[in-house]
Amino acid sequence: MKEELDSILKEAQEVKNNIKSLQDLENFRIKFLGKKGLLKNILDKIVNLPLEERKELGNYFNFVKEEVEKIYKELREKLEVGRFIKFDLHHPGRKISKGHLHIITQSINKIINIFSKIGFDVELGREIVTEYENFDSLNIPPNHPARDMWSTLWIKSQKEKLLLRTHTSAHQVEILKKKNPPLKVIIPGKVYRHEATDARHEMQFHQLEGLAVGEGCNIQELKGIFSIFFEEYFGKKLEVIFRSSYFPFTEPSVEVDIECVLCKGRGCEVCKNSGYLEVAGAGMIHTFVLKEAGIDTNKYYGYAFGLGVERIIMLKYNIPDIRLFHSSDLRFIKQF
Ligand code: FA5
Repeated sequence: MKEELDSILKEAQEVKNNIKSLQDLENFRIKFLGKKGLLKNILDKIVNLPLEERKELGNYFNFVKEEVEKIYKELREKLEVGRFIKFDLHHPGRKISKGHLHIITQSINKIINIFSKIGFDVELGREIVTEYENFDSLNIPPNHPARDMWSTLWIKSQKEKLLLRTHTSAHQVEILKKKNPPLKVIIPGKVYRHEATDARHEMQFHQLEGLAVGEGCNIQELKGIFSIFFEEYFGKKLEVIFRSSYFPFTEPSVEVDIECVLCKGRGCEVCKNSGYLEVAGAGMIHTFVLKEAGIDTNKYYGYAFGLGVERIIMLKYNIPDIRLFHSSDLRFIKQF
């Protein structure tokens, strides 16, 4: 009888792989575990054996029965889970996590869109530029004290002195040479500075250079462009203030402040209680730069500006620290 039990277990293990449906499983149950099944059949014989033999075979019978039940249970679970997923229309779908553009890229696209609407073309530069492009062409010769305004990351190079552009102004002369006035161009791009970081300063950030040259270009038009841009970008009219400043490549030069979007000029932590925030440098293009690009300075005037992209994104979304942009913190990135 022990051999019979062994062959039942063996058969159950073998047919296991052929069970593909709940109907197959029910047949399996009836055959092995049913009231008239193989195991019941043996049990009927065991109960009639003398006590000693009954005890011994009874234990072995229980072992085989448990093994067959285990097979049955496993098969049922597998088939029922499969059936559940297949037919339960209310079962929640698996969420596919989709990537999206970083908030800086989204914002640059938005900014480009606004400037395009007011007649600016888009040009792109390179992150590695020459010393001439970043400085000399902008009226900043070697040893000029203004070079200290931009802490520079130099690149070891054999011939020409190369560097990571410290500002998008590095492309002014190149673009002015390429296009004939009247022209209106923006140049968005990443810039690098070797400086300590804090909540409002990064070593790597984005600027948007603006250049306009024409017969009637003047500083009022520049202010008007800023007013239109900020109203579009922030969705409300904001006061724009030109504060006198100095850049070797513009004359006059200004620092552009806007009314603090967060406290509406009343004064808060972000604007350090001044009610205003610096967002750009700007001015009328210096005749040195226009001449360097071969433009007739008796006929044409121009204005230029360099907007700090992260600064205005921070204002729009109330972001307290510029370092969050490159922190790789998904909780931050997924918000936008
Ligand atoms: C310039 O880089 C000039 N090239 C701007 C300019 C262009 C002036 C054309 C005249 C004509 P400045 O270093 O101030 O200027 O930088 C311009 C803007 O970039 C600042 O107003 C600020 O918004 C942003 N910015 C400057 N340094 C940082 C920094 N470390 N981190 C983040 N944003 C910065």
